[in-house]
Amino acid sequence: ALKAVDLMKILDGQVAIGNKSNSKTIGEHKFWKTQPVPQTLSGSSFAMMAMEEGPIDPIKTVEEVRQEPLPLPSGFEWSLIDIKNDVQCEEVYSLLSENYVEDDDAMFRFRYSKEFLLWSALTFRSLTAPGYHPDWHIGVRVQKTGKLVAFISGILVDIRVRSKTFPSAEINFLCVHKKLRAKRLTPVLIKEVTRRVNLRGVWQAIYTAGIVLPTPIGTSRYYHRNLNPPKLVDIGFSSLPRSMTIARLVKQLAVPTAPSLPGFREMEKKDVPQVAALLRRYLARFEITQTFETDQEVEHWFLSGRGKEGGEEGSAKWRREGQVVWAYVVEDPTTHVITDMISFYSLPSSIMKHPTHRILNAAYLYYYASDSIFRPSSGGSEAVAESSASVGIVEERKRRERLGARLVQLSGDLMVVAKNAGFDVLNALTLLDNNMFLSEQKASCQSLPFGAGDGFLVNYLYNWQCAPIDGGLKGTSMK
Ligand code: MYA
Repeated sequence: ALKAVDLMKILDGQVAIGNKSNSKTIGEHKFWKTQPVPQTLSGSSFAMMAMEEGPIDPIKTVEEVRQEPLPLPSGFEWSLIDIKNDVQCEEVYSLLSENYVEDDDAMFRFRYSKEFLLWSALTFRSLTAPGYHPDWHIGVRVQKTGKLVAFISGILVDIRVRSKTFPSAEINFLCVHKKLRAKRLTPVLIKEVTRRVNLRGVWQAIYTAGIVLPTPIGTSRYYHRNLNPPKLVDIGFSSLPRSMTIARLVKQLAVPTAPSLPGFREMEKKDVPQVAALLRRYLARFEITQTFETDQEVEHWFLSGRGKEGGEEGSAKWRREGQVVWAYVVEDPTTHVITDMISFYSLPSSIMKHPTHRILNAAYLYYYASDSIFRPSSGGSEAVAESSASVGIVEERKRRERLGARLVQLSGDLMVVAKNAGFDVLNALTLLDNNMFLSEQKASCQSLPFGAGDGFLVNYLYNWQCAPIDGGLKGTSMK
């Protein structure tokens, strides 16, 4: 993630996120100034660092929560959405396809697939099977016509912030139809989802946005690995550097045809326990993360939603129809131990201003883990140490160097997979250990040039006082 100091600049309005600079003072956020979020947006942001972390609101009981839905403006009604119902899923898909997040220049708009919505609708309660809370999938319809015009959703995840782990709603897919914007419907949607989350005894939430609100806990920048230069240049996603031809760019950005790491293969069901253990151990190194308490969660997030088999595997355009997640492992050829895992998810965007190209096929780097950070650098038995405090500075530096080199290989192989599956671009945020292989400086000495984009993603916690996170934020993973 960006360094804390960069976050402070964003908070204080010195750095703009896209073309939306942080122009509102806290008092001008009519809604957000009433909410249990850290309220130090400007000037005294450093004060947040000294505060004790924990809930902001006094502890409540479910009985104290308002029982009736919030009132809506006349002519509108609440409608719980069963995302497993094909017709209702289609309605959400259409609303989002036409009204969800766009870039600042209105050239691209996220086009989450129905399979993605279904995959990301599941909720997990620690140590029990995956569940589903339809009451956290909230729509607003026009009373007369039944047309779906707004949506907000939550799923239950366990979040660890530094040493404290708590159940939390991950809020996503907030959307108001373009014709109903600036009518203060958003505060009603947020209060209604809060009420329904509270009714299930959950008091915290985690969410991301492309804008600055009170008050960020972290900010990440988007990076992009161009896998299809002619198309990306044609649609205006990337520009052709001066004194560069398309042919040269294609050559420069060529990706090998097959992965290079011995034992690199698609993750299978039998890998779940090993992958889960590796992922938990790897994520324990970061200040905030989803905890993946159960193996079922790991199976769901990395193996479900693979879609139907289609096309010829290995062919240039091979891709399973409707596949959402792509997860790979490295199995040590001699010991058969899973030493690494890496994954991405598919999130296409509509191309809004091009005569022929309609869809940008984007892959987003998702979770990964590698045991290279845990193995001692030379001789000796495996240290039990998980943190730099207990392994010594020199040893820690050596391990980080090895991890960096490994991540270059792993992300390189993932690029091959994404390219072979017909994706146009592999996107990644400055999260986890991504800075080890994303930054342009590092890219210049390898053949994997990711370029910094102009998009940022800002991370928030609701009802949790929290000092800014410096590095490794990976809470909401589905944007
Ligand atoms: S982020 C994705 C958000 N969606 C989009 O960007 C899609 C395209 N845009 C739209 O659909 C609309 O422009 C939206 C705003 C719906 C975004 N998060 O109704 P309004 C505040 C939070 O007149 P509109 C995602 O899905 C704004 O500052 N607040 O505005 C995560 C102002 O308040 P204040 C936002 O433009 C969502 C008020 O709304 C956002 O018509 C997490 C104006 O309302 C935003 N992205 O519609 C939600 N944008 O005056 C929070 C604007 O105070 C969850 N606003 O500045 C909190 C936890 C809840 C659960 C708690 C459980 C314990």
